Amino acid sequence: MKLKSILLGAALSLSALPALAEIVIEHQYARSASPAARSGAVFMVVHNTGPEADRLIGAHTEAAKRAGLHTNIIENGVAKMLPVPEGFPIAPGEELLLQRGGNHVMLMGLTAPFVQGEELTLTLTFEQAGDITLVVPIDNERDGEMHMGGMDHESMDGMDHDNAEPMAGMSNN
Ligand SMILES: [Cu+2]
Repeated sequence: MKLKSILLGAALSLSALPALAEIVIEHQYARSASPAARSGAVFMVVHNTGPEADRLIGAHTEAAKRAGLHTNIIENGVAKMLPVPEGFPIAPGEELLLQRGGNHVMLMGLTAPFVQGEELTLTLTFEQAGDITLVVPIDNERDGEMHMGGMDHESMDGMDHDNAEPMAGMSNN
């Protein structure tokens, strides 16, 4: 019981208690490309402040029927999204960038349109740190210029998640 409440406390107050948390998440936001969009994505920076490697292996939210880990690749000059069922490793002391044009948490089958300024609750599952639940502001207007240098985000517009229905062969999880 006591352990459970300590873990819950740590998950709810990551920024207040960085010394207790090995995974620290910041700059999180969610967006969909239009009010009619049936899918969206969540972006953030995940820091591994602990001494052990960890791995983001899953996501869950009431805001969508399915949540999954995706990456974007360029294949024959065409940008496309791929599920990454094995997840994203994070070495100790390193950070994982989930950002437009790159790795992201994909939300498929939104249960309600993303309204600018509202929030959703997202639970991320890490191999070592377990489940971490965070509040994610919805910011459909964010321009996507976050961290990555050398990548032209404007050229990725065709890849935005407004018409990103699950692709053939994509797992439902
Ligand atoms: Cu995606």
